[in-house]
Amino acid sequence: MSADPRTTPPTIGRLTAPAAWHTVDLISDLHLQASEQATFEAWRSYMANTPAQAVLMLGDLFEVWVGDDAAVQDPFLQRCAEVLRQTAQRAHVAFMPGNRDFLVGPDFLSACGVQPLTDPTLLTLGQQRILLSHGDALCLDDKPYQAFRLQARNPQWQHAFLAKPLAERQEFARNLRALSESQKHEGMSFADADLEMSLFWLEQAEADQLIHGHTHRPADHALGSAVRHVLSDWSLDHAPLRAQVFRLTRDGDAVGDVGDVDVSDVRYERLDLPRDHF
Ligand SMILES: [Mn+2]
Repeated sequence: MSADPRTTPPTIGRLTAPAAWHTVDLISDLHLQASEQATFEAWRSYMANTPAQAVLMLGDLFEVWVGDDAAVQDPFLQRCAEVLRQTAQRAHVAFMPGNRDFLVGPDFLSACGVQPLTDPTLLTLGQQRILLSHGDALCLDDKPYQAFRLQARNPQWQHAFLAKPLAERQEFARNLRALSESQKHEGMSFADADLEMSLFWLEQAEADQLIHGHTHRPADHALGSAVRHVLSDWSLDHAPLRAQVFRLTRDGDAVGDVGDVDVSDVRYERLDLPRDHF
């Protein structure tokens, strides 16, 4: 595949919010790992207390994932699975893969009651059409990563990788992580979402909002006549402490008189943990 990603129409998943979804939370880039207990505890507490009817996790929930079989043997990942299961009993919980956890499998998700999301997915909430992505596919300037991504998202590559012994898969993940750490230390700046590709995706989805994570640079950017919202990463183990929930709230009465269109409006807010309460 050598097509120009800027002009290649993406396969867009669809998620239509039922009328009962008044509040939809978006989180990403928690990078959950056993060595970062404060971040895990914040996430656990948030998941137990959020009033949202839907929690959409847009990638890199986990720092690393080398196969569902490894998760079964990992006490920390089992605690994470339990949080997902508990939350999924009272809210809609969905997961989009990131660049760290793209190997999370359908078996793990279904065992937790979590819906898999395609990257990108068009969320329809009332009148709003919102395109959701992890964001890594849009960061075209990171050429070595894009080459890796092309390989690693190939089902045959994944099948071969998952067939390797666990120790070999863990070694591979350590090497990848070391590479990304060394790039950070060399001061290489992270690529940002490509403007042209972001606009192309929005046009393909007929959406006017793009929400993604991955870059760890939370902000709200104008993008032509559209808006690009970037989610925060989470860390309550390393300064600067940060953990943010991007909350969409549907205002107004979604059900009008017979024949009325849905005139509800959607607003958003950014809630910071642990300052804000959920
Ligand atoms: Mn990422």
